[in-house]
Amino acid sequence: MKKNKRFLLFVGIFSMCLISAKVGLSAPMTFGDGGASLQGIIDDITVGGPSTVDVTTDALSDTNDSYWSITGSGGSISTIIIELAGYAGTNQFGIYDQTDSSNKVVLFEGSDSSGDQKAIGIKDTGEVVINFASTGVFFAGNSFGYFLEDTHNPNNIKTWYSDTSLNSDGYDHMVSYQGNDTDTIQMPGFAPGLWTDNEYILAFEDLHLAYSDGDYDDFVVIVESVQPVPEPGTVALLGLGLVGLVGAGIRKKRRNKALI
Ligand SMILES: [Ca+2]
Ligand SMILES: [Ca+2]
Repeated sequence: MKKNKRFLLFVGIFSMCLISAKVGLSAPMTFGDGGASLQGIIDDITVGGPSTVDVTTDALSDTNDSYWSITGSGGSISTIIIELAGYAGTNQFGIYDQTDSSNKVVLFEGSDSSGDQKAIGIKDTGEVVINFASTGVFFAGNSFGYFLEDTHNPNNIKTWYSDTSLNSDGYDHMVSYQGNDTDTIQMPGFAPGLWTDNEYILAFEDLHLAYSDGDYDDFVVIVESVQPVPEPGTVALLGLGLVGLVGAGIRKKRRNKALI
């Protein structure tokens, strides 16, 4: 009995430790240029910069930036900060259904540039609405990933997903930063405002790992009224942790009763 209790307690605590490591808000990030270019971009939009966000230490862990959902307001604005890609004129950025990565909606085309905005809504039917107009596309629910698509060669279109496991080169193409309610930032052409914790900067590397310079400055966008969706593995781990802790608690109670 005592052994079982210890085991359950161990499973509970171990799972909880794994969860905190897995869903930890920040993780170290390695860049081809040491993060200089992306840090410069974020510093430049910070009023009275530099930014309090460090691109090398404050990124969301890669397992925590794959899928996103729109928060309570039911709508999310995306604003382009900068696009430096060589193929910026043909790149497309958008969202895809978590249950079917081929089910996509484009938010920005190649002709869009810094300061351009789009509003996303997902109706209770799953219908995706962009700028308050129907797209005719339906998602399974309020859970989606972001993608950047390189269409410059129609015979070899490359799509890079926020979910690294979907990328043909197995490379992480999107790094994310959450606002910390400290810095005032300014989008091109807009009045400055606080970078709140409901707002995330997403930064993409647009080239295949074999040609990539790993600076993640090729397409940088800020999205708001969204939050990361925990991965199914994390949810399972959370369940295991709770079962372990509750199990240990029940056994402790039983044992205490037996002693009375
Ligand atoms: Ca990532
Ligand atoms: Ca690059």
